[in-house]
Amino acid sequence: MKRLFLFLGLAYLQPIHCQEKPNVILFYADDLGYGDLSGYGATKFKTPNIDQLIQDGVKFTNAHATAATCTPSRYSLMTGKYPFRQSGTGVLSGDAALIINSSERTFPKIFQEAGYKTALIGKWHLGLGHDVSKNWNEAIKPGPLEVGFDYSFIFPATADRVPTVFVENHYVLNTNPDDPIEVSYSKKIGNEPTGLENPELLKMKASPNHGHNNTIVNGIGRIGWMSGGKDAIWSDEEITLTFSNKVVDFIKEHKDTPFFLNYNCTEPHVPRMPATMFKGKSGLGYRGDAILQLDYTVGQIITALKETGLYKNTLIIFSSDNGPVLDDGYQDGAVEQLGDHDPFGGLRGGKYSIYEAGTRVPFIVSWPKRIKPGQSSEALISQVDLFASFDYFLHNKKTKQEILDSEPLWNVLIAKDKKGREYLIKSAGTKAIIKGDYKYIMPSNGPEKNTLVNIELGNSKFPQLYNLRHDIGEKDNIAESKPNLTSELNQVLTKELDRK
Ligand code: NG6
Ligand code: CA
Repeated sequence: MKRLFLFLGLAYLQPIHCQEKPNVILFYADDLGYGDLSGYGATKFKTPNIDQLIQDGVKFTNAHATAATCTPSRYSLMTGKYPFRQSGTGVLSGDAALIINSSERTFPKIFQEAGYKTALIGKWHLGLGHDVSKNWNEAIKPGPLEVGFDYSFIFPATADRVPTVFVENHYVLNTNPDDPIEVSYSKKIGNEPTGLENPELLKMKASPNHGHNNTIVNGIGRIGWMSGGKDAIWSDEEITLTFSNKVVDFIKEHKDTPFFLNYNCTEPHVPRMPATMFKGKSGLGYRGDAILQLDYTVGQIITALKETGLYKNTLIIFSSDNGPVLDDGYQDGAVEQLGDHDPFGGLRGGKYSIYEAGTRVPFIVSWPKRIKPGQSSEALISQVDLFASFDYFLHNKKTKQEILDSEPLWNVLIAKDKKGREYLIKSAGTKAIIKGDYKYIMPSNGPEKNTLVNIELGNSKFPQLYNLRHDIGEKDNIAESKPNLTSELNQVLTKELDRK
């Protein structure tokens, strides 16, 4: 009898336990600003599908990327470490080698260890292969599969960098041995026209002095040169639909297994070239149109989750890798047609900047089955914390692990705890610390402004201290009037930078 009960008990417990494991989807937008969603205050257009996640979950207002550009922020997500712990984590070229060690425990591996199927779809930008001289016509490794994804469908770096191709698992899609792909970042190769020599062929002009004038693909000048691969190169207008279809396919194929799906959306990064149905839709130029396209795809994916009955037990995180920029190298109307829209959400700086607009980003968590809907949280949290938080949730690892910067903030993520970190570090050239209401920025000799993109970088020879509670726009530097606090924060920051 006892045995029977034990057997029944086990049989009963097992499936419940499986069901308890939520699917996890991380939407990671590219250069989407704190003010770029109607759920975060944008009024000139609406993002109803992303707003739906807020209504169904938690809107964080004090959440941060670790850096103000792509590669370093993504490095932190994957490794649980701040990007300054490793050299070579700045914006990578399109032919760069993988910067994550395959033997390292990574964010997706945490899910694999817990029996999840894992997938990466979208932008990668963490490098591929062992060096720059890889052969794009053969298997390319190591890459996403070697660092924890069971499936990947990506483009290698950014859409403005060659090679402008999709890579599925180890292979570029649609290669042709008679038309091999070659890539170079040092000199022109092949006979394709370039933006420099044939600007009349461009359908979207490059901004002066930015570059983006090497090989022309689909009427757009890119960074870097490539030749061959006629059947492999994409047209920009199809990228998002291709990715979102892959996302929906993956969800449908894995509806009976818990999965972790990382969808690295490409919007609104340059070159902004939305699908035809979105062109002109926002009235704010292609940047606004791209945000509407992003919102639409989130809606498509939510619909797929609902149709498969998975929505309630899927934990969705939506965030962005860094803040907004208007002219990032192409004359696409982002500046001229901006009107009254404020992508920066009232924050100072932008992409590339240590000021808040560079790294304070939208951050939404929803999980209808477990999280009370319609909440907001001021908890201080960094994207680097996803690593330890899920390690805690899936493997019961409760304490901060020595080598990591990631903190287990599971209860903060699901909004049971609204306090968050004691402090966090951000880097964008110089470094800053946020502790409580205060933010301290280390003195630096870097330029005050990136004049190409017209964004203040936050570099100053003098220490800067801001009270973010009263001065979220970082207008009033109070370092001189609060010398003790300034030096205390400098000490905490310096200690963190030196921690091995
Ligand atoms: C910069 C590019 C910019 C963008 C950025 C990467 C120039 C002048 N600018 O170097 O267009 O591609 O790199 O953006 O080349 S990120 O969001 O992927 O970090
Ligand atoms: Ca980015």
